[in-house]
Order: sequence, then C-alpha cells, then structure tokens
Amino acid sequence: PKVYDYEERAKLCTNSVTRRLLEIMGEKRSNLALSADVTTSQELLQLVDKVGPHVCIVKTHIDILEDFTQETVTKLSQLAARHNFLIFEDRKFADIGNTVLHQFGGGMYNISSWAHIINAHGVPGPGVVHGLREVGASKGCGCLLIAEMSSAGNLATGDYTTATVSMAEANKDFVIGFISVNNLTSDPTFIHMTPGVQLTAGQDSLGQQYLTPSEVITNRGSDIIIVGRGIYEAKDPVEAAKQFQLAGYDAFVARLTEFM
Ligand code: UP6
Repeated sequence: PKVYDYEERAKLCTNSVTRRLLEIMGEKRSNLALSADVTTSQELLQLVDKVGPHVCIVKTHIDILEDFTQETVTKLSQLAARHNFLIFEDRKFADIGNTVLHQFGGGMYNISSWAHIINAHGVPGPGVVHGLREVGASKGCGCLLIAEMSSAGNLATGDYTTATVSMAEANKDFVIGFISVNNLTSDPTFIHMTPGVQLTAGQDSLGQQYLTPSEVITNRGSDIIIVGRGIYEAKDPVEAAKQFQLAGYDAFVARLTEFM
C-alpha cells in the first residue's frame, strides 16, 4: 500500500479529529504519544507541560489519579491548547451501549467534556460503539477500537482482530482507528496506535511486551508510538521524550523512503 506523509494523508480524511491529529503530527514532526500514567494531578500537569512540545497526543488514565478534580482536566486542556496536542483518555470502554454512554458522558470524570479521543474493546459488539457515538459524535470526539494488545497471552488475535476491524469499517464516522501492534488495513484514513514501546525490546514483570520505535513504525506500519514508563520513569523525561520523538519520526521517514 502507498505510504503518505502526514499532511498529504490529512487531506484524505473527512473526520475532523483524524485530520487535526495528522496535521499536528506533520507540524510537530512527532508520532509520539505520551502515556502519562502518574497518580497525582501535580505530577501529571508538570510532566505534560514539560513533554507536551514533543508529542502529538497525551494519553491519560484519569481514574488512576488520587486527587482528581475538575481543575485537573481544565488545566490539562489548557496545556493541550498551548502545546498543540490531543488528549486521549485510555478508558477502554467494554460494556453495553447504554452503560458506556453514561460512563463516557457523565460520572465524576465526564470524559466526553475534555477528551478528543477515547477507545473501546469490541467484545460487547457494535452497541458499545453506538453508545459512545451517541455522546461523542456531536462533540467531535473520535474512538479507537482495541484490535490487538501488547501484553503476553492476550486474546485479541486472529478472528477477534479481524472482526474488530470490520466493526471499525462499519462505523467509520466515529471510529478513527485502532490500538494494535500491526497495521491492520490499507485504508489510510484509519490511524494505528501502538503501546508497548521502549528504545530496546523486552518486557516488564507483569506481561507487558516492548518493541522498538523502528520495529513498530518502519517494519509493522503503525502510525503512533505510545510510550509511558520509557519517558516518565527516565532520569530526564524531556530528554527521553526527545529521543522517542526522533526515533519515531526517523522510523516513519525510513518507511516513507522504503515505499517510494
Ligand atoms: N496499553 C498497553 N497495551 C495495550 C493497551 N494499552 O500497554 O495493549 C496502555 C497501558 C499503559 C500504556 O494501559 O497506559 O499503554 C503503556 O505503558 P508503558 O509504556 O509504561 O508500558
């Protein structure tokens, strides 16, 4: 399949979130998403303020914060505007449509009021997407489906992955792409984001498996590397972010050249 540069690819996309994301990737020369998995609001905001200039996305797990308040997400949104990145809440919705509608559109986190991107497991069937869409579509929010996972022994493989891709294709107005460890479709308007990335391959003690930026972007054809501990546990998170930004972008350029 043809490999497009980000600006060129943005023009192919009708979904406003996808277009904006690709434009940001082009402008900032970054296919790096920071997974900001820290547990206090202060750590989160400080980390994001420092690393924000190097990323196209900040991914949150808002429910791991010990001290969440509305102010946390207000300030996070201000940082997103200042540093030009999108906010992806990694809630991994996985229930019937009516339940995820409430989990996304209300509750104490009111995710739909601040997240540009969310994600869902396909396991409940298309109702999960329809429930999320009811809340998110009018707010310009996009959804990723979890078609594959990075963890050892995960069940999101084979027919499950194929069926998840079909579910995305049937809901293209709202589903903007995938969490995956491979490129799953030749459709350039779908975005692939890959977690489990470090500068050297390996694993943690709880089943996480790491691939390198070049393996993920050049060889496997994903679009975005998602990096958590590789950045926020580094001695110097800003230096680490710069390294991942460069490695990710170089890996993309290598892919572009390979297919030219
Ligand atoms: N994540 C994975 N693998 C998946 C899906 N999501 O690791 O298949 C998420 C985790 C974490 C981040 O919930 O927030 O990506 C990876 O963090 P790490 O770089 O610190 O391992």
